[in-house]
Amino acid sequence: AVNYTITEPSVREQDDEWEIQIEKLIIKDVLGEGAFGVVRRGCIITENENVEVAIKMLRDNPTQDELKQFYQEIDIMKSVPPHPHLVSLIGCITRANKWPLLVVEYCSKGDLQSYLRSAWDKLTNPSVFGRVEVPNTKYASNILYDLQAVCIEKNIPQPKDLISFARQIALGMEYLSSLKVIHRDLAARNVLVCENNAIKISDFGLSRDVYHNNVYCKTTGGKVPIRWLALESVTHQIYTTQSDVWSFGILLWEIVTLGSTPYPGVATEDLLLLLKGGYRMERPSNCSDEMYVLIQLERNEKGAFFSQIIYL
Ligand code: ACK
Repeated sequence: AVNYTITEPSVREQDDEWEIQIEKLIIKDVLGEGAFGVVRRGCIITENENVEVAIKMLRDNPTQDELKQFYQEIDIMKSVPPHPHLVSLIGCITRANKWPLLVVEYCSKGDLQSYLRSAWDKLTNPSVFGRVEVPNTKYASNILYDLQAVCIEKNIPQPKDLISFARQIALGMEYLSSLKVIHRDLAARNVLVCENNAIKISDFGLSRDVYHNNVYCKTTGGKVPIRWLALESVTHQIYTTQSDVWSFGILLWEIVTLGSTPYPGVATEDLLLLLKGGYRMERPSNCSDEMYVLIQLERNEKGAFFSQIIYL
């Protein structure tokens, strides 16, 4: 839950409701790195308690373009009122520090992709299961009962938790789309998991120009989002709520497969031609027909909106 004590005026600059006093912010270890820079753990000191936060910062000596994008991200985050399934903005430091800092709520279980992959590692590790046979089908119904018990014991998400993750993401996306905010990079790596398994969509404030600069699209170094993008986003740089729905389908596939990389066995340079020819990922063996329908939603003639998905 968002800790609203942080909105106390005592930790804020007088003239800007989002500007945090730098002496109230303690910056700690690195949580991870992205294309832009680093995310560090930290805390904000209030009169009553210290609030854990995540601090997003640019690399030293950012370019003008990176700075512009970062301020744009801060502005978009300021403009989106809080929602239980979006990472909340806590504040920012744009004056007192040499480079700007973006302070958001801390999600202790990290990003969903790593979270799913570590569950997959635990599931496929024979020592986790002891006597229980785990075929490649992972969540196949014949082993569901044993799996449930083991999942609880080993602190691995159960199938019902995975459905809940998907639903929470749909709720967050429904809210973003209602505000006409297009995410453009919806993927498990950009979704965060909190202590109570609450799911928060992150990086929704990223600049709309992100795909026009080759930095993010290039195939060497860093993540390549092509596998998450709708056809029209790749071919015409068109981003809409419907193209977010396409990415949501890919994200569902990531959830069902516990963090596999989409289109396994397909080389990035072959993907576009395959998609243009109508090729889509097949149903994972452990995926229900109902879930597979959602994975394939893309944008359809009637327009597939998140409000149609949230009844998962
Ligand atoms: O799995 P992680 O630790 O979770 O690795 C990535 C890394 O930073 C780059 O995005 C972590 N991260 C980002 N934002 C947050 C946050 N608000 N709370 C916790 N960890 C975060 C993310």
